[in-house]
Parts: sequence; structure tokens; C-alpha cells
Amino acid sequence: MTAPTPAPPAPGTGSAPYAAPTWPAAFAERYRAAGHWEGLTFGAMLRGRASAHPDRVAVVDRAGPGGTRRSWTYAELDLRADRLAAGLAARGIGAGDRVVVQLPNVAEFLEVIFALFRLGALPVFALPAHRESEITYFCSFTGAVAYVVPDTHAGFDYRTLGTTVLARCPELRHVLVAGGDAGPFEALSDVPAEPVDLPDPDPSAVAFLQLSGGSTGVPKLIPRTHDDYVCSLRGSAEICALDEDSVYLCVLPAAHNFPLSSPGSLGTLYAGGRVVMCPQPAPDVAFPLIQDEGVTVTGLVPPLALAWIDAAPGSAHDLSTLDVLLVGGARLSDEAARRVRPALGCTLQQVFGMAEGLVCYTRLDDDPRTIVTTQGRPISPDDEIRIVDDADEDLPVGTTGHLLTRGPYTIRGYWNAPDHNARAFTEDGFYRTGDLVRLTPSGHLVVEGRAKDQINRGGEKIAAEEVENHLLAHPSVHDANVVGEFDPYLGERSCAYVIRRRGVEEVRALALKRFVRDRGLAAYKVPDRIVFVDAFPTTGVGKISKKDLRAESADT
Ligand code: OOB
Repeated sequence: MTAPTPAPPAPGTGSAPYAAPTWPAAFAERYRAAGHWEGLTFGAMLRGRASAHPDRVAVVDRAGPGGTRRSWTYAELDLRADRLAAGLAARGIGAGDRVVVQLPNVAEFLEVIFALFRLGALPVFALPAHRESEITYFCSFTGAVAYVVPDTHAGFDYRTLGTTVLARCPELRHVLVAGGDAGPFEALSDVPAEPVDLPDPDPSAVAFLQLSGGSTGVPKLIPRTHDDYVCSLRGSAEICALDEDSVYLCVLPAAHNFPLSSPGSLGTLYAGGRVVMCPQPAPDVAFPLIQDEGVTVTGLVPPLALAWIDAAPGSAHDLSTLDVLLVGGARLSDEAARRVRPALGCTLQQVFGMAEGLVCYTRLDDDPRTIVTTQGRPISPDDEIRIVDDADEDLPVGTTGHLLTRGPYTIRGYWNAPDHNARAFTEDGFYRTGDLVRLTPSGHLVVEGRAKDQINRGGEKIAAEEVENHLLAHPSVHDANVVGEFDPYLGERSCAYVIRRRGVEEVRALALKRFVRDRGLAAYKVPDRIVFVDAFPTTGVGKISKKDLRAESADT
């Protein structure tokens, strides 16, 4: 059974219909009947929590004047979302419109996305590290009508980026700035208006576009519906034992799928708990917040977990409220996993997830060995897992192979990418994760490697092809190949092998790195190392062998 792929939207129409394959009717019926899809939109979810406990605190940050504490109750967040939705509607933003949201970890992140959910407009989740190259692409590919940024963050002026992007994207009508000084644009704080009646969107409609880690030239966009995402929130909140007393510290960039939903800020709001936005992940910023806010649960990528493990024993801060540390996004070594409880005094919960859907957790009551050595098991009994060889044949349990998955919160296709979808999904709708895994007899997954052409730089994903294309744009570069190599802190870093063009001025590594950065690529994608070579190793059939390049980089 292959899901139909509707035609892409007509270019140049801000509110053009979006197109992505969806679940076939029989699956949708099954997921509804099983209660996976409960017909709840994000807007209704927040409204429900706000009427059940209006005075409980929903979100806390340190983004008040001079870095002071702010805190909004559920009733306040709910009202703010209504007021912002009304103001956006008055500016012509409505159902189906796309809005690129690039905010750091501040309370406005939640205000903005819930306002857009209420309108049925689709947030496109950019990361603060993205620059002109990525943002221009997101805006033009989605036909976004608005772009929401902070004034400055981590020493970078997003208003300048706004000016550039606005000039390059004709459909973009609004740049809205959160923070003190909007510069030439409208301040987000000036937008809210008297709430208006808005129809609740269809829960089976796309609610937002998430970014894929990617293995191709440009990032793919992932359409997530209210129904499917709420399913993963409910499962995550349950598995991570969240309740109204949970306090979740949002350390990783709030828009990423892990801190958003595993269980993340949205899972915490689903459970009626409190979200604390952490402006930076360093222990000297996060530890005081854990102490002062009584944080009970948080999520980190492995390099940050290592930094926290090293810093905790010497820290004067009381971390005793912390019950659970989730670690995921990249493989956590067994050795580091073993150190979590002794150093931080909390339970480790490994999480292996992907913005496309499937999320696996070790369970809080799993035996210590399972917690330390596996990446967990899926949220839902209806998550279907296949582990196959190169010919898509199922492998015996315990054998490492390609992970394919299908289920109630795993997408059936990327947004407007029919050619790519034909490769990334099987005929019968399984997503090809690109991960190499094996299954233990207890049904837990162990991530053994990766088949996709991607570098996992401490949880930040880099599509080799995207960086190669930028390198190839340099007049002195004849050919380029980017591979991952071992890094003791990040797990993996990127290394570009470059063949120089003959007869033109020779380019040096530093200049080439600067060239890539100046093309407006996020800093984490700039190759960590550049090695100039005369030729690339090839396979038997003459294709370039990235495997041999990786082996070469391990020897140097
Ligand atoms: C999370 O999501 P993405 O979309 O940034 O990246 C997904 C990919 C996976 O396909 C896998 O290659 C890798 O990241 N990954 C892991 C891992 N967790 C993710 N590899 C090894 N061990 C792990 N524990 O990274 C993400 C989304 C939701 C929850 C957690 C992580």
C-alpha cells in the first residue's frame, strides 16, 4: 500500500496547501480505535490544562530585564497564546501559513508556537545556530509569510539576518523580534490584541514542520500532525513518569524534537508540569537553575552529559531534586552511562529518537545493565520495527542491520519531497532510519552505527552532501568529500577531504573554512578539519569510498 503524494503547492502563494503523504485510512482508523490518536490539538491541550489548574506555573525563564526571572501560569500562557494569535490574525496570518520560528530558550518560544497552533498556522522549527543559508532555504521552500527571531542571542544579531532573509524571500511579509530592541522590524510584544474566536484546527492536520538531520543537499521538512505528536507526548510523559509536580529543564535548543517532546517542554505541559527554560547548557548556568527551580528532569546530548558528570562532584549547587537525566541524540558510551548515577545522583534514561517519529526509551525500572547498555525500546506497542539487510530481508534477532519503522507517530513522507520519499520510505510505508541497530532478547535496541551519509557531531546532525556542495562552490576546489571521524568529546567531528583544482590559486584550510562560514552556513557544519588529497579512494566499481576515507582519517 503506498500513500498518495499530493501535488506540491503552487509557488508564490503564502497559504498554498502543503503536500505530504499521510497515513492510509486503514492505519488512521486503527490508531484512532486504539486510542493513540485522541483527537486533541495542541491549542485544546493547553486550554484544558489552563482550565484544570490556571494558577500552576507553566513556564519559567531568565529572560526578564537584565536576565531576571519570569514566570507564567497556565492561565497566563493560555491567554498570551490567544492574544498573540489574534494579533497575528490581524496581520493576515492564518490557517495553513508557514512561519519560521528561530528563538532561543525563552518563554516566548511557547507563546509563539501555541499562538500559531491556535491559528492552524505552521511553525517551521529553525535552530538558533542556523544562518542565512539555512533560513533562506526554509523561508523560500515553505513560502513562509513570517519569521520570528530574538534581537540578539549568544553574540549574534538576528535582526541583521532578518534584513538579509527578507530581501531574498519575496513571500516573507513579517519579521517579528522577541526581546528589547526590534530594530527596523516589529516587536513581538506589540503584536498581541484582544482575543478573537478561532475554530480549533483539525487534529489530523499538520501542526508544524520539524527539521530532519538530513543526509542530502538540503534539510528535509517533517510534517507532524496534532494527533501523531500528542500520541508521542502522552507516551513520553507516561514512560518518563511526568506529573503535575515535574519540573523539566529545557537545556537543548527548545525547537529540537528531543527537548520539545521527549518528554520535553510539550510533554511536560501535557502532564501539567513546569518548564524551566535554560539559556545555556553549561553547568555553571544549568546547576544554579536546577537548585533554584527544583528541577526534577532534563535531557542532554552525550557531550553535555559528560560535561555535567565532570562538573557535578565539585559543584556547590544542590542537585538533589534531579530524578531523571535523559541522554540521547547520539550514542552514549557504556562507560559514560555508568558514571551518571554516581556523579549526578539520578536515574539515567537513554533515549534514541528521531524528528521523523520513532522514539525509544530505557524504562525507569529497567535493570541497571539494560539502562547502561541499550538505547531503549519504542514508546508504543504499535511501533513496528524491522531490522533488515541491504536487500530489505528481515534479519534474525540479535543481528545488526538497517532499522525500518512504521507507527502511529512516525511520518509517511517528508513535506514536498516526492523523489526523496520514494527512497526514504518502503512501498508499505516504513521509514528507512539510516541507523544500524540490533535487538536484544528483551526487545531493547542497541544502536551500532549508521548507514546514512551524515555526521553526528555530538547530537548535531550534519548532512555530508550539504557541506560538500558549499565546499565545491569555491573556485579552487575540484572535489570534496565530508566524513565523520572520532572525537573524544563530541563522539564524532567532521573532516573534509578536498582535491584542489589545478592551475588556480591554492586555497588553504583556514580560508576554506571561512569561505564555508561566510556562505551563511551554521557554524557546527563548518568542517572541523580539512585534509587536502590528490585523489579519493574508490570502491571496486569506481565509486568514491567514504568507508576508506573514514578509515584513512582514523589513521591520521
Ligand atoms: C534526535 O533526533 P534527530 O532527528 O536530530 O536525529 C535522529 C538521529 C537518529 O536517526 C540517530 O541516527 C541519532 O539521531 N540518534 C542516536 C540516538 N538518538 C538519536 N544515535 C545513537 N544513540 C542515540 N541514543 O536526535 C532525537 C529525537 C528525539 C529524541 C532523542 C533524540
